[in-house]
Amino acid sequence: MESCLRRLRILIVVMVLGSGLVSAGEDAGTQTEEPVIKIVAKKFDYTPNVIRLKKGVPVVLEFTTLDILMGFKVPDLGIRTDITPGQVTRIRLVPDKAGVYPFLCDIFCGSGHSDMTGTIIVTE
Ligand SMILES: [Cu+2]
Repeated sequence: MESCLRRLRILIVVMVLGSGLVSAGEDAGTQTEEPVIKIVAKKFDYTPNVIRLKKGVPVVLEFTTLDILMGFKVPDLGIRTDITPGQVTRIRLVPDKAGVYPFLCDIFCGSGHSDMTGTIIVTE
């Protein structure tokens, strides 16, 4: 009886440790290993407003806004997103061509809206 209880206890410990390992594995699976570039929008700029990338190297662009709804559009790369207050917005990007690509806010946000621009520079 005593040894049976001990075996049960060991089994429980193994199960708890096992589930710990499994959940640690899941965490690792959901976290991206790709570099994350945080971009903060506010009236009327992006920080940073120059983003340097390597051709063929995946990155995650992570957007937040400090004030109101903003847009982020890179016409030459065919990407755009809303940047919504209180939310984190992510875009995965694998630049497939080297070059200089302007981006801009495409949601009217006030008097400085047309100056709300930046550049993505992709090098080989
Ligand atoms: Cu704007």
